[in-house]
Amino acid sequence: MGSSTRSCLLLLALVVLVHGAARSRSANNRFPDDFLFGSATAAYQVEGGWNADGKGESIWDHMLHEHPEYSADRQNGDVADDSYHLYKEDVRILKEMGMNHYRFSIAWTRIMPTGEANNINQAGIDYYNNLINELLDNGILPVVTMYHWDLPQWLQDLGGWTNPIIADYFEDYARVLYENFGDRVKWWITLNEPLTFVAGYSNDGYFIQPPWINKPGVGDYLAIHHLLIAHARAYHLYDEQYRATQQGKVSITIQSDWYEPLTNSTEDIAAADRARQFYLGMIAHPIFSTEGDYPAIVRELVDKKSKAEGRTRSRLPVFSKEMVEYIRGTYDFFGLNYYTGKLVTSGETGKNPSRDRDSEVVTSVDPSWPASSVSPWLKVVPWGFRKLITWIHENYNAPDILITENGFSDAGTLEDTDRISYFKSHLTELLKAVYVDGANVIGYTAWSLLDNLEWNKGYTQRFGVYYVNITDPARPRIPKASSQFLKELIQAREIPQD
Ligand code: PNW
Repeated sequence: MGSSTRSCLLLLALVVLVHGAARSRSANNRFPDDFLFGSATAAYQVEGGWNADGKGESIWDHMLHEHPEYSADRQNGDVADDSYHLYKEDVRILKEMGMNHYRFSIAWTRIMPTGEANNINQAGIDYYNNLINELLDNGILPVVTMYHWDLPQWLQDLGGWTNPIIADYFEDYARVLYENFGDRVKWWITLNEPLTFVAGYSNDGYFIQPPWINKPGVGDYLAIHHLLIAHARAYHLYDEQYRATQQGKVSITIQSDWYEPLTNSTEDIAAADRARQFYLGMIAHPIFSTEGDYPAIVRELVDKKSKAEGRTRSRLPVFSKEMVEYIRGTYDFFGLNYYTGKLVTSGETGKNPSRDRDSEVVTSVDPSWPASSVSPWLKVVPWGFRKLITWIHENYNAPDILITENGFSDAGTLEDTDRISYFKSHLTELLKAVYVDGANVIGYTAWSLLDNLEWNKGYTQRFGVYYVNITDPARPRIPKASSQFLKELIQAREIPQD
C-alpha cells in the first residue's frame, strides 16, 4: 500500500470516527421518532362548573365550601379556569404547541353525581364526548385519568377509600367510561398519585386534602389496600370485556421523588432503599414487580411495629395469595410523575404511628439545590429524574414508561425562564435514561397546560405554560415563554442547545 493510499485510508477512518461521534452526540439530544409530547390538567383544577348541568358534589367541592379557610387564597374549583365552557380554547393551545397528547381527568361526579351506576348524568357524558372529539379532530390523543382526587361525596360518606366496597363502585365507574368513550380513548390511567391522595386519611401530607381524617398509619393503609384492588378491578374489566374490541392501554400514575442516600454509608444506602419501598414500592411493587404484593421490608416493619403496639393484627392489611396474583401485572405501561428529590438517612420521624415512622427514614434536601419560590417542597433535582426512571426500569422489568407529569411552579410570570430551564434539564436527564441506561420512556407530559387551582394552595403556585388571569371572567389563556419553548422543542424533536 502506498503512503498516499495509507493516508487516504487514515483520513477516511478519521472522518468516519468524527462523524460517528457527532451522530451519537446529536442522537443523545434527539427524541425517538415515536416519542409522545403532551401536557396535563385535572378536572377539579381547571373545569369549574362544579354543579353545572347535574354534576354532583365531590369531596373537594365539599371541603373547600365547608372550609374556605383551608385554602391559601380562599379560592376553590367552582369556576377555576372554566374549561367546562372553554375546552375548545384548551384544545386550540394544545394544537398551537404541536402537542401529541392531552392528559386530562374525568370528574366522576359529572358522569355519576353520587358515584352510583344507576344515576348517569347525560350532560356530563356529553361534555367529555365534546372534549374527546375536539381533541381527535385536531389530531391530539386523549390520555384520560379516571380519578384525580375528586371522589363523589356520597361515597366519602360511606368511608371513601377505607371501605372495601369502593372497588365495586370504581369498577362500575370504569365500565361507564369504557362503554361511552373507549371507542376513541386508547390511553387510560385509573388513579393519579395514590400516595398523595391517601394523605387525606392520615393528615400528614404536605397539604390539606379531603376527607382530612386524622388516622395516620391506619386510615392511609386501608385506603392503599382498597385502591390497589379497585385499580386491578378496572384493569381486569378492560382485559375481559373491552380490550379485544377497543385495543387500548390501561395503567396507573405513581408519583415519586428520587431518594438519594445522604452519604455512601451502608446505613444510608439501606435507608434510601427503604424510602423507595415505602414511598414508591408501596403502590408499584404489588402491580409492577415479578413477585407482587407489598415490598417485603414494608410488610416486615409495619407488622413488627403493629405487634409492638399490642395490636391483634397489622395496621397494613394482608392480601390473600389470590389477590396478590389478581393485582400483579395489571399495567400496560408505567405512568410516572416526577418533581423533586430528597436525601435520606435512617431515623425516626412523623406521627406515631404513621407511614413516615414505619419507614424508619428521615429525609432532607441539599440547601444548594435551586427551589421554586412558591412551592417549598419543589427543589430542582434533574439528575434524580434519570436515576428514578432507571431504577424503575431495572426493578420492574423494563416497562414502557410514560411521564405523566413533570413541571415547575412560580407566582405567574410570562417570562418564565426558570420553568424553561426546569423542562430543559429534566428532558436532558430523561434522554440519558433512554440512550445511556436503556430505559423505555415513551412520552413526556408537562404539568401543566394552564395555571390552575393548585388544590389548597389556590392560584398562589402556578404551574401553567399558559397564564390564566382568574380575576377576568373570560379567563383568557395567555402564552408564557415556556409554551413557545415547548412548541419549538416539539417541532425540532430535539432539546435546543445554547
Ligand atoms: C401533583 N410532592 O401532585 C398532582 O398530580 C397535580 O394535581 C398537582 O397540581 C401537581 O402535582 C403539582 O403539585 C404532587 O410532594 C403532590 O413531591 C406532591 C408532590 C408532587 C406532586
